Amino acid sequence: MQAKLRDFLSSEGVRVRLQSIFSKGVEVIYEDALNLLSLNRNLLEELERLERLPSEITTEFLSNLLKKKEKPGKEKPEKKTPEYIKILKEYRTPQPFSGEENFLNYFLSRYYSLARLIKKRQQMKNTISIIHLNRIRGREEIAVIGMVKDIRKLKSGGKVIEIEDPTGSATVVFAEKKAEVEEVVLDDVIGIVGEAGRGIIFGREVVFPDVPFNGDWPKGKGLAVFTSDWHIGSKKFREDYFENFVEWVNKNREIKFLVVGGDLVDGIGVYKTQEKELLLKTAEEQYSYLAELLRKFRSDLNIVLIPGNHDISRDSEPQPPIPEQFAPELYKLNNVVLTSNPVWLELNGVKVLSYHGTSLDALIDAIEPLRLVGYKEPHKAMIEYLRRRHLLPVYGKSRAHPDNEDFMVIDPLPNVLHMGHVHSLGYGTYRGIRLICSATFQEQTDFQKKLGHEPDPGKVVVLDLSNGAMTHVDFSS
Ligand code: D5M
Ligand code: FE
Ligand code: ZN
Repeated sequence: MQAKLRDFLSSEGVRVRLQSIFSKGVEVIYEDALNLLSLNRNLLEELERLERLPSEITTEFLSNLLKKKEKPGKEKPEKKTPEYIKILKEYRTPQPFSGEENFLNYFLSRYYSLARLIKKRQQMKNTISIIHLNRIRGREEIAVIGMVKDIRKLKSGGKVIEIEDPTGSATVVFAEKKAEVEEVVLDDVIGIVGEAGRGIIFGREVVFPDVPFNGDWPKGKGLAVFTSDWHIGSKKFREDYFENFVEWVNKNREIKFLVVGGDLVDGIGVYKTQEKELLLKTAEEQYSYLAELLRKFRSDLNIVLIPGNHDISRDSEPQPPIPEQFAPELYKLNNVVLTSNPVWLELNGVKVLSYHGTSLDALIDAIEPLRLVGYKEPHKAMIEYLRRRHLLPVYGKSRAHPDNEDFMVIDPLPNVLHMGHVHSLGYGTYRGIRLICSATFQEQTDFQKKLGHEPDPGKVVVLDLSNGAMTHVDFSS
């Protein structure tokens, strides 16, 4: 449990409120819901006021409550407040790493968080633990939830998937080729519906946690611009495109927010021959120049910065905010918020999950159909994160920090999922959630040329917070 949450729970006032809440038939308040409560004490009071409560308090329940609360009532006229950024969930204090135990806790947290989401699916109402498969005599229809430990191809085109839950492991056979089975990757937590018998499961269906369809759009206002991968300090940074961009933002007063999704600077020592590519050769110089560029924007623009794999946060994800010691100039800017990667934000009422997207490479590589489109149409790859409700799907190929709680689970659901990293532009919608992959202000590097990646330098995505409409603008001419 995080120290912040422990402090929250040990406060006398909070304990009294929680007792009163439990006395209304509540059986469980999930830890992520507690986190939300600790960030928003008004919610706790609101819960206490309500006469009827569900047996389980989830983050979804609380977000709905928040939504209702924020609808302006008759007695409360809409406040003429300036634009606001609320940080709903950010990663600040990394847990110390103390050995094997961390990995065990991390995987259990990942398993239970995703299993809870999978159990909400219609087909998965009656799941059993893997250990209970032993009891089955003959053949029986079953549903289990497991983490994928191994995938093997069969000559028939089918696949054998080994899954594991906290009670044991099981072999699932899909005798024939099936599209949904092709999409399963290592370390996925999935539901399996099938027939159990003779020590194996004959799989019929794979169930991802996924997201429910949501056609509602919150009452937002103003425009938000999404960008990333500026790579300041690189010789390939296109300052001329950037100047065009600044001029345009300063003229368009409807633009209230600028979200920059990581790789703010090119960094140092990120790859072997990087030094040759650098104009500014220390992190301090790079961040100081970034601050100078940010000062060119009008001061009423609200700017959010998260780190990426080129920034000077730690390598593994989640990444805490860029530390002040390397970027003192950034911390002096009143209109700039430095936060974690990933981060859950609210911009004038619209919930945004911003994640740099470092794991896009591993995901695009792991899912065969994505290899063709992943870099050209990155928003299509982003759908796969939402289906899995996880930002680091292939654990073995990522640099995940094994916290006791898995911060990379996509919960609560945002209205907007924003990523970058692949330097190409893409945007679309999945079940009501806006997907934005912002491009870059860096020209194609030699490395990308070798890989055949065509970046989109100078392009940004604009989102209308009042209705969710998206468009892009090109500053490269
Ligand atoms: O990533 C910029 C681009 O380089 C992006 O298109 C992904 C690609 N890239 C970076 N690292 C890798 C690995 N390890 N495999 C494949 N492709 C990669 P940036 O983070 O800006 O360097
Ligand atoms: Fe980048
Ligand atoms: Zn990157």
